[in-house]
Formats: sequence, structure tokens, C-alpha cells
Amino acid sequence: MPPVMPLAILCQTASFIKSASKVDQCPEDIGLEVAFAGRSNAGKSSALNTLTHARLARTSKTPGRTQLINFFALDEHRRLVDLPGYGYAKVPLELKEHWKQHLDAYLTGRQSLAGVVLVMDIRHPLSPFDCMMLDWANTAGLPVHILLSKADKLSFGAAKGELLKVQNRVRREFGNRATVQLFSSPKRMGVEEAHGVLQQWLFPEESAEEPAPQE
Ligand SMILES: Nc1nc2c(ncn2[C@@H]2O[C@H](COP(=O)(O)OP(=O)(O)OP(=O)(O)O)[C@@H](O)[C@H]2O)c(=O)[nH]1
Ligand SMILES: [Mg+2]
Repeated sequence: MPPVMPLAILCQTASFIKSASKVDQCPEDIGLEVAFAGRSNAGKSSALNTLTHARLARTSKTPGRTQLINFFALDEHRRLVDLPGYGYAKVPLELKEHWKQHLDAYLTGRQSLAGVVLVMDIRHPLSPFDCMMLDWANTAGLPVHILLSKADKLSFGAAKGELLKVQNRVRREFGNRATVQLFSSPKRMGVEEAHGVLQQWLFPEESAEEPAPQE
């Protein structure tokens, strides 16, 4: 059997599969996928691009850019998903309701969802939406990995301080399923750490601990 490609290598050849504006347009619900969620403008699409070394996902200075659920293939069985941002005030109510419905349907119904990468601007972490997502994932038993994005906007010390604060609050309020790290797309900070998490979620068998030797 050929050796399995490590996730970081697969990321380099990631490719766009399709956009879905409704849950029934999503690719077949088989294999494993990791979704990037977070408030509008938090840096989800940028993080996805940084982690895949590609210009896969559209980024924008205008919040509310990603209005569809975008699917990217790592290989035949593994996908990354760019979700539309939550909470952008200027989006018409009707469209907001449409997203909310389909995002909720995606999150609750998707069998292949192995984990959620929750992207938060380090300067505005743990918004009500972020907390809702953490609560929901906790109840659903789904792991969440938080990227505190735009860490380059703070000094290293301030960023570390914010990391500790968020880590403590998340541990206290949402159990130990959620993990947190610093991230910056322009500085490529935190790429290896994030790859490590994706590797665990998308290659669960290889990531499982070695069984203890038999007596
Ligand atoms: N300085 C800095 N800017 C960033 C970083 N990540 C994203 N940005 C900027 O923030 C803006 C929004 O980034 P996107 O990646 O499009 O954000 P998004 O979460 O996908 O936004 P929506 O699709 O609207 O939900 C863009 O102007 C990015 O260049 C980061 O780590 N550091
Ligand atoms: Mg986006």
C-alpha cells in the first residue's frame, strides 16, 4: 500500500469542488470534512487560503463576501468547507434568514462533518455567535478548533495574553473539546499547528494513539 500523504501536502493540491446555496446542493455526504465558520470578516477565507497555499477561497474587504457554502477537495474522501460569515448587519434580512436556515441544516445534518474551525478576529473574540457555535458543537459532540486570526494586529505579548484569556474562558464554559491558537494569514503564523489539528480530524485512524503493548 502506498504511504498516505500527510495533510500539509494534500493541502497544496486542494481544488474547488462546488458552491451550494442550499443544503441539498452540497456534495454527497461521504468521507470527512472540516468547516470554517465564524463572523463575517473574521478571516475564514483568508485562513483557508493560507492553510492550502492557494487562492481557493475569495477574500474581501467587504464583509459578507462569502454568501455560499464553498467546498474544496483535498482528496476523494476529504474536504474543507468555507461557510458564509454570520452576523453581518447590512445583509438583507431575507438573505440572512436563508443563510441561517441552510447553515443550521448543514451543521446539524452533515454526517461527514468531523470538526469546525471557528475563526475569530483576535480583537473581537467570543461574540454571541461564536458562543452559540461553541455551545452547539459541545452539544453535538463535535470538536472545535479556534483560530484567533489577525494576531499580527497586536503585539506578541498582547496576542499571547488574549490567547490565555480565550483559552481559560473556553475551558470554563465549553469544556475541553475546544482548542485555541493564534493565527495570522499575512505572517503565516500558526499554520503548522492548524495543519496538525486538521490532520487529526481528517486522518483519525493514523492519528489515534498507538495501542498499549500487550503483556
Ligand atoms: N492583518 C490581517 N488581515 C487579515 C487576516 N485575515 C484576514 N484579513 C483581512 O480581513 C478581511 C476579511 O478577510 P476574509 O478572509 O475575506 O474574511 P471572511 O471571514 O472570509 O469574511 P466573509 O466571507 O465576509 O464572512 C480581508 O481584508 C483580509 O485581507 C490576518 O490574519 N491578518
Ligand atoms: Mg469568506
